[in-house]
Amino acid sequence: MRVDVLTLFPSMFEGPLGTSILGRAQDEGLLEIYLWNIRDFAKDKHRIVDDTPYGGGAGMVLKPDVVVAGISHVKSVNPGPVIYLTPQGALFKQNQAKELVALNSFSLVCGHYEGLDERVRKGYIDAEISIGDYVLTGGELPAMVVIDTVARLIPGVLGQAESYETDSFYSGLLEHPHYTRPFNFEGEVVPEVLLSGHHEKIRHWRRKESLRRTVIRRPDLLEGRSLTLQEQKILQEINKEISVKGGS
Ligand code: 4FN
Repeated sequence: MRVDVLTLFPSMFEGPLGTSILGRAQDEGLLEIYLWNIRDFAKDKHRIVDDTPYGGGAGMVLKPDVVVAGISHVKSVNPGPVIYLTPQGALFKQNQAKELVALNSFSLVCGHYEGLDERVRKGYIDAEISIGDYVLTGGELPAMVVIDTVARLIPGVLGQAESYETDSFYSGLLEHPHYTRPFNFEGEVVPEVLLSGHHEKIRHWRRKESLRRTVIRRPDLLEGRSLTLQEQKILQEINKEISVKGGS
């Protein structure tokens, strides 16, 4: 998988992308990340990348000629789509990460100041992605979020121990609670089913707790996702428990 990134601050990427799983993925040639400094595409003496907005007001806009020079360059080395990280983009979800990994290459443009000139967006950007609704100083952290999400989907990037999502049953649900030793930690003990060695019971407990957490904390994750017959049965069990606890 090849990802080219246009950014004013390439050094921001070094730690997050060079560490742990993403570092190893690059060492093994499974992931190639090319960082391009937008400033290097400014050809004037002072290498100016921004200018004041037409119409006045605060803030600066990235100069279209400079950004387009950068985009033209990444298009010449990366055959995939050029994606702009912006709060105006479609919200980034796991399903979109699956689409991106299937492409095998794409480029990311990180905004700064007030972002891109509208004519660059219209003429040179293939897609726009947002990672969520908050105010940021730049598109670098969103770009790293996208890269991290996509990289772990590349076959071979995750080892056995890291790929908890092996059971397709869990896909789209929150995780069940996890425990490790000691058995008694500050007076709280591990649920006894996990010590039973009864693997079918353990699987059922985990599915149930996974569903319970999702229903309670993130019911929005269940909307637009059809429940398997087994999930429906487990949900019934949970509802019974709730009505017992609730009394009435
Ligand atoms: N952000 C909002 C409304 C207006 C502006 C912003 C904002 C960085 C260049 C964009 C932010 C959030 C998620 C990129 C936010 C993202 C960005 C992202 C981002 C500098 C201009 C800016 C209503 C969302 C709170 C600054 C809302 N995902 N402007 O943050 O790039 O990708």
